[in-house]
Amino acid sequence: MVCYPSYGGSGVVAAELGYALGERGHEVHFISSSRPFRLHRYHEQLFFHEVTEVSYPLFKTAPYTLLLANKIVDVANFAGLDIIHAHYAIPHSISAYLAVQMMAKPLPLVTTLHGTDVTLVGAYEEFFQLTRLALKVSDRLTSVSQALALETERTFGKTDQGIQVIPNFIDHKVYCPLSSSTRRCRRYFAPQGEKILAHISNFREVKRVVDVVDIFARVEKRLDCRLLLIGDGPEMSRVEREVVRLGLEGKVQFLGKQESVHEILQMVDVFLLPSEQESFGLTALEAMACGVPVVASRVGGLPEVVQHGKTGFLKEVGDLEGMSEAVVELLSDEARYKTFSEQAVRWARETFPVERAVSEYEKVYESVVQSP
Ligand code: GMT
Repeated sequence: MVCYPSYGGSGVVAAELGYALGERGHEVHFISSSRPFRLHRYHEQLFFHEVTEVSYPLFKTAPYTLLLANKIVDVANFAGLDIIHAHYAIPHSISAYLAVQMMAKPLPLVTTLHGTDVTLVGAYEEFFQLTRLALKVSDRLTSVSQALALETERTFGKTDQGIQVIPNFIDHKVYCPLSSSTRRCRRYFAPQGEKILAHISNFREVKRVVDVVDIFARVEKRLDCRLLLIGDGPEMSRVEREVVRLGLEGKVQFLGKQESVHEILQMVDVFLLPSEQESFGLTALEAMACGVPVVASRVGGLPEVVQHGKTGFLKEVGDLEGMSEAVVELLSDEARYKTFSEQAVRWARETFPVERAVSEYEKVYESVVQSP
C-alpha cells in the first residue's frame, strides 16, 4: 500500500483499508515518507516501511519518486509482495511503475484515484502526461466516486481497463452516534446547551474554510451556537483573521489536527463542508455515520455521499446564505432534525459499510493476481 502520510482522506482510506484487510488475514505493507496518519494502532498483519530521504549536494530536493520506487522493490523482494496498491496517481503510481520495471517478476499495480490527483492536472498542466501514463500502466483503476471516474475519463479519455468505482467507507462500530463519555465533552464546548457546528479538513484553499466561518457568523446571529474547527493547513491564518474580523473569538474553537475524529463528531449537531471541489468528502460520511447531518456544496462526488433533503443539504459553491439558511432550518425543528440524523446514520451504515468496500478491493486484487 503506497500512500501519503499527511492529514487527508486518501491516507485515511489506505490505513482503514489496511486494518480491514489485516483483519481478514492479509499481510499489508505500507510504504510512505512517514507513518500514515491513522495508522497508529498495532496490528500483527500490518507493517510500515519508511522512505528515507537522502541529501546530496547536487540535489536541490531529494528525488522522492525515485527513492520510493527503490523502496517498493526492496519491500517487494524482502516481504514477497503479491500486489502494489497505489493511493493517488502522482507520484505513487509512477514510482510503482518504475519499481515494476526493476523487478525480476513484475507485480500487478492497482491505482486508486482520490480526486486531487486528477483535478491537480487542471491546475498544473505539467502533470498531464504523467497522470495519463499512471492511468495507462495500472492493471486496475479504482475511483472513490462515480463523479471522479467520469471526470477522469473527461480529462484523459477512456482507459482500456476502465475505472471501477469503489466508494469510500466507514466502520460503523467506530463511527456511531453519541456515547455517554462524549456527552461530558459537549458540555465543555457548549456549556449553555448551544448547538455545535463543525468542520474538518486540511485547510487547503479548495476546502473554503473561510466560508465555514462566514456561514457560522450568519447562523450565530439567529441561534446560540459554537463552531469547532478541526485540522490545520495553509489557510489557517486567513481563517483566524476572519474569526477575529467577525468578532467570533469566543465562539470558535480551533482543535488542530485530531486522530480520533469520531469522538468529536459525536458531540456535533451539523457538519459543514462548503468545498470548491470534493471527489467524495470522507469527513461528510464520517459525520453522517455519527448521526450528524451535513450542509455541503453540490460538487464532485458529494451528491453521491450526502442525500439532499434527507441526510443533509447541498447548495451551490459559495452560496453562504443558502448554507446558513439550511443549518438554521435543520436546527430549528427538533423532530425534523431527529429524522435527518437517523436517516444519516442509516444511509451511512447501509450504503458505505467497510465490509462491502474491502470485499470489492479483494476482488480487484484477486483479478490481477489471477490474470496471466
Ligand atoms: O481533500 C483533500 O484535500 C485531501 C484529499 C486526499 O487525497 O487525501 O482528499 C481526497 O481524497 C479523499 C479520500 O478519497 C476524498 O474523500 C476527498 O473528497 C478528496 N479531496 C478532494 O477531492 C478535494
